[in-house]
Amino acid sequence: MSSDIILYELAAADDTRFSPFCWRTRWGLRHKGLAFKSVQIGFPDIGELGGSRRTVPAIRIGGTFVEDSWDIAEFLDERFPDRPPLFGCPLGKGTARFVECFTDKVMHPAMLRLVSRDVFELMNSHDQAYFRKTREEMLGCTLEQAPIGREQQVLAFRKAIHPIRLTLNRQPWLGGNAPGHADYIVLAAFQWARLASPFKVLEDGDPIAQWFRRGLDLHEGFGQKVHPEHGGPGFAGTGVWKPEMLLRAWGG
Ligand SMILES: N[C@@H](CCC(=O)N[C@@H](CS)C(=O)NCC(=O)O)C(=O)O
Repeated sequence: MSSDIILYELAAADDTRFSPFCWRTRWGLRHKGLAFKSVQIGFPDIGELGGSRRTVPAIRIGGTFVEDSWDIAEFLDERFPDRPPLFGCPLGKGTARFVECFTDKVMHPAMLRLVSRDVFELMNSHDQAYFRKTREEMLGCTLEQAPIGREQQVLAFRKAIHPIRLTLNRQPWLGGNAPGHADYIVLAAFQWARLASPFKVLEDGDPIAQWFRRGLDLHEGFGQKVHPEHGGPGFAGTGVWKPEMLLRAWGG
């Protein structure tokens, strides 16, 4: 079963998997001990996967196609109840939802400003034009203007995420004593910055940086394995999405 899982995700020109939302699912799959096949899809082509959301990550397991990292995490807990839980209990899931909203609406926009120019540089030319257009609309400025003054902007960012620091001063993981989906959501945001940019969003001594390093070490250092061949034990190979895979994406 596990080697039948396909994860559709973005990739840089050198094949590095850098997408923050896709890393939520990458870590979620490894947390469950599930190997997967990583299939690259370009930004402009995501709609052709046929899903309703037009975003990645999306996974296919057997005949089932699931999009959205949150829905995928829920699906994995439901489909594989005997494996380590990503949410744990309804209250844990509710709290993780807050972490998701905080990350999507506070962390990601601030980080996009800090690293978007660098993200652009690592993309292949097929993705670059789409990324420039959509992200400049989001930013309200050009990719070149976005990082101007980032040495100052990062100070405000580090302050805005102080609640995460306070939490990690009291417990080892955002999920409590063990990592769960809430951890992967935030780890994935820092993974995006780490892989896409040389800019230091965290200071080395920051408790958040220490937690991030522990996160990279989870599941046999899975966070260090950033290329498609690292789908896990039993991994089925790599690929680039092609239109003829559409039927298969829907279980045909
Ligand atoms: N809520 C979605 C958001 C996913 C998302 O926005 N993914 C980005 C890639 S990192 C995407 O697919 N963007 C499509 C686009 O910009 O057109 C999730 O959690 O999976």
